[in-house]
Amino acid sequence: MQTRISILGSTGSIGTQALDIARRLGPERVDVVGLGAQANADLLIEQAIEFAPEVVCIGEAGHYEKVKSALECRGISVLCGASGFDELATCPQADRIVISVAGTPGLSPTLSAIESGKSVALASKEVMVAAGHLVMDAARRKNITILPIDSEHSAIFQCLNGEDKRSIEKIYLTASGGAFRDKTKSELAGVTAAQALAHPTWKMGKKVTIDSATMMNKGLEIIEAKWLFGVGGDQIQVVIHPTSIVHSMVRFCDGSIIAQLGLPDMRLPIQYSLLYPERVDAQLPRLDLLEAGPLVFEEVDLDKFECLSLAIEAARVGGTLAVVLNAADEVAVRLFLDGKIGFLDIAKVIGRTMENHTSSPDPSLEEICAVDAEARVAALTYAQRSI
Ligand code: MN3
Repeated sequence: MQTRISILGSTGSIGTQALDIARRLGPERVDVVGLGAQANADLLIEQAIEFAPEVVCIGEAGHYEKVKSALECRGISVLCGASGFDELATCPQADRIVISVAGTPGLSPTLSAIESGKSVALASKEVMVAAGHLVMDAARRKNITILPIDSEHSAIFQCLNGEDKRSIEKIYLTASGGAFRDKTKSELAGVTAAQALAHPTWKMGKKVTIDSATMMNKGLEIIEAKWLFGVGGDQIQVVIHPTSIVHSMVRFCDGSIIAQLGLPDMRLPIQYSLLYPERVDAQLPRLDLLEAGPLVFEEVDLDKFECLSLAIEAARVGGTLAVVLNAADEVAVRLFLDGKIGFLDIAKVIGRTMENHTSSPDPSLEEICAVDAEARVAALTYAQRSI
């Protein structure tokens, strides 16, 4: 079977790995018909020349002329900006849309893709965190499957193949523990962005690597799992699993636990989402169980990782509080990467922003965008006050 895909966010970590899978399998299996990137015009042009899609989109208007002059002569249509991403998400040639743009800009194209009847391979967890109820409602209405790319959620999705979701008793979300698993809280106060960016097992983008070090990543994943699998936040337990071999587990109502295992290589969940329900051999490296070492699971220290506590709170309250959590986190991580605030200040900034927000349930897309923008301003204000 052939899947015709459009990748929104093709120059990022997930996007380039998705193209690696397309390259390995060839156009008879994965045909790339659309590509979109926010700002990396040079790589977008290079990708478009290699994969010859029908249409590309560049987010930043300043790069439009450059991309257009490089690609239009090759018969490739060139779009621009947020409306261009929406068009790319609904282009008639594609039957599956990969959403791997950073953060909430993925929201509108995700909903557009579902409304136009396309299946969605979703890497941007922020989309589910901010608008999981809207995405799942639309998917149900259109009878569309959301195929998670996040490795834990891909694992859970695979564990649930052929199972009734109502029989889920508990989801074990595994966490590597990030770069600072063994540091004490007082040691965490002085860590730098460079130290936080050295992730022990996964190779990922900067934002998610910092989120992994604060464990906010796992918190966002709790909210993502809550929506994707229709469970309560209290049914999801985070367990530290330093080697990232077990990608997550489901315990069913009879007490049986099913786990999915593999090497920590994002290409495997990406490939699964591109080809689902098929499995094929893309010559990816194999996990050797005899070399994997002992599978260790440990309890997470919520006092040390305050971001995770904040996310658990947002998962419990729901509504716009999750939007605020996500927006404030993006601002705080940016400030930390720029050396403007300390590592422990990330949780402080997010906590303050959440405290000053009154959550409203089931927000519309407009409300989500408004709350998101307000929370960014508020987070920046709190951060500047504490510097
Ligand atoms: Mn993950």
